[in-house]
Amino acid sequence: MKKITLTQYLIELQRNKGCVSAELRLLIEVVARACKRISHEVSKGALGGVLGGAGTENIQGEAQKKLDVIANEVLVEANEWGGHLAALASEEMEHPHQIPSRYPRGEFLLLMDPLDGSSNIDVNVSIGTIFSVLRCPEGVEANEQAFLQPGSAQVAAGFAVYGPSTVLVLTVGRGVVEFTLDRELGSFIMTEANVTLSADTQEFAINMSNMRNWESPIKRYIDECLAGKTGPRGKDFNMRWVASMVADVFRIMARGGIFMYPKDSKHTAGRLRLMYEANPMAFIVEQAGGAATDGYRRILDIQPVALHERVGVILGAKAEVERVTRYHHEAR
Ligand code: AFP
Repeated sequence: MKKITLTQYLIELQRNKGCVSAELRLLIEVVARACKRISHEVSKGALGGVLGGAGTENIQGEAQKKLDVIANEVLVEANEWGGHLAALASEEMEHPHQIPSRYPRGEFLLLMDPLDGSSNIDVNVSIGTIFSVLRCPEGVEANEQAFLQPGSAQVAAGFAVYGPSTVLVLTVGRGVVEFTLDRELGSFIMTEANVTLSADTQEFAINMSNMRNWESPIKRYIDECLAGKTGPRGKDFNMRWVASMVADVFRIMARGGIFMYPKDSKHTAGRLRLMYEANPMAFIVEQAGGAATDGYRRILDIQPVALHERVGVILGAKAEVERVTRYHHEAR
């Protein structure tokens, strides 16, 4: 099969469909190149002196790993000179990073979780990078307010998984495409031209240790899955939980499933961040034919009120997400 690179894919979108401008193409290529660099750092493991804690905390009050800080620095440095961004926001930075005055300012806002799955870094389990792209509203300062747009306003979203192979999953609103990093060429090569999610599944992903904290609709759904063939679902279910959203979502894109990190009595607003985890993943999942809600509302319809706000997340197989969401409405 002819090898189509990320660059060729983006140039053809720009030329044929016009849904990707030269600036957006540059943005995606710069982020992909930064992911290559992060993948390289991650792969060094204990030999690279990049494991363990950084001795600092992020805005969420969470201890930062060295790789959290490295990944954030790589992405900021890669993106600030290109002239494609008005500003960028990150899980690792309290306020948006303004583009230094020595560089031209562009039309896009980039949001990112530079290293998702930090708790897995030191145990050699897949981690990744998540990013989301918005347009900066005309004539406004690229401050926090400019970022507070619903997920439906995204122009692109993607995530990289640093696993046995490094993959990049991307949407610009024309379906979902998967690329795999060819380390010899240093290029992302298209390995799936049209990722689609089956509506049904027999595999769920949730952190079961939170069971005592769950709200009744989640308990109802999981109990029915656990009841298996003789229960109301009439089939057995399998469970997976990697605790790196990028890895769990990639698996769902590859073989189906439902992913849930609902709000509960411990995570009263949810655990995952709306702007740079839930929104990009929801955009990608919907583009692949799946669905994403917070139990009640479509994730992409949620009007954010704060850059780092959290949200409950139920995403994946459309019929399953609709079932869980229906259970929430019935429980009201
Ligand atoms: P970290 O980046 O702090 O490890 O959090 C990862 C994450 O945001 C998401 O990637 C996982 O799905 C979820 O948290 C795992 O949460 P638990 O550790 O509570 O299972």
